[in-house]
Amino acid sequence: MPTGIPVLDVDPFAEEFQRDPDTFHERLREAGPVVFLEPYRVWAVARYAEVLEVLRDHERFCSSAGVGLADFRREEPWRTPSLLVEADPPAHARPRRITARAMSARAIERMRPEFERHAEELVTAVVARGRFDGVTDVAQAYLLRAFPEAFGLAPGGGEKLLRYGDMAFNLFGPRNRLAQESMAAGMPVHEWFAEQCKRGSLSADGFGAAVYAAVDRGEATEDEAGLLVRSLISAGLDSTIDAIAWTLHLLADSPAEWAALRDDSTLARPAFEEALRCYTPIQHFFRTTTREVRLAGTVIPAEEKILCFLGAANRDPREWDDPGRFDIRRRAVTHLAFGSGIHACVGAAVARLEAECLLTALARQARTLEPAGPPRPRRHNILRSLAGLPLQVRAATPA
Ligand code: OVM
Repeated sequence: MPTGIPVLDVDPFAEEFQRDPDTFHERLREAGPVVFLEPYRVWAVARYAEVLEVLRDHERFCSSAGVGLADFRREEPWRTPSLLVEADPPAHARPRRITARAMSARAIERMRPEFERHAEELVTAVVARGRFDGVTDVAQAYLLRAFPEAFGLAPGGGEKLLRYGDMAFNLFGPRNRLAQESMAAGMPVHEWFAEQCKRGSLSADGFGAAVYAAVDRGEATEDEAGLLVRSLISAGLDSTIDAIAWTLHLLADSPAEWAALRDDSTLARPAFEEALRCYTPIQHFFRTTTREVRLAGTVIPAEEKILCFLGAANRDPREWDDPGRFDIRRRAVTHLAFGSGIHACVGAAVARLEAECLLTALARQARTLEPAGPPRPRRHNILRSLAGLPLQVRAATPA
């Protein structure tokens, strides 16, 4: 047990924590710049400065021992590790270059017409209904149309993709009941999912095929391309659904911010960034010390896991003025919801475009956006997630 730093009996994967993360985040931040979490015997940082320092220093804080709780040096990973998020330099560079190229600004912009079409159609349908669920009827329905198509997957597999993504994210945490339940639902689609990631399952014009183009250039093997497509598809769906759902929740709950967006749809992107700061979908990732390190004056031995609380950093009052306030003019571009450093989200621009298209369609078609009941949180080891979000809207122009 370390001495000289706060040792806390706090379990980020327990129900109590997941029900009210903000209160626990504050406790963690206020306890000190570096704390030790007794239940898992791991170190943790929850202040912005220290989370940023750890994320940016991949030499001292590595990813190849796993970015979840499991330490790959001591236990077998549940699947072949990711060539991206679970890799260090120099091995990390080539997969990163391949995926960044497959999702280049130009490749992403080519998806805009389809994203816009799905957004407009879906928003037209829910505005006509008046009352709907922001999670299932909007965030999920929209992403399940736009995302698989953008990657070149066959339509109709949405529910299975969600089950796999739910499991993949939950398994960054401990093997608690939540993880067991998501494995019971997700393991039966494991083989199916791997099949979807193969070249033959992907259309010729999506991000998936663009990853396989690296094989044709001699930059990767067919198996590596499959693993990279696995990463992109498993990382980008659930997380973006939650990001969009929270954005809708915040806008519905903040009439002035909604009005500002409705009157100026160029605020769609800033609104999404600010929502990512307020409700960070991926709550935390781990790093592992490669040597003895000094962090904020605390000495941490080699080969220790450090939990980086992205969501807590994004509401650190040392960094943000009035952090609990949802302010879409804040220009919250330095939030850590997409991470930072060499592992910063490679698909961030896809998520941003997806959100921009949806929020722009909503701002154009709806005059009001209001809650129609309390949001229903969904318990998850890693994601800050919503199961349901009752909303009501009135149309911008009378029918
Ligand atoms: C990956 C990856 C990266 C981020 C999140 C994630 C399932 C996976 O590289 O495979 O969640």
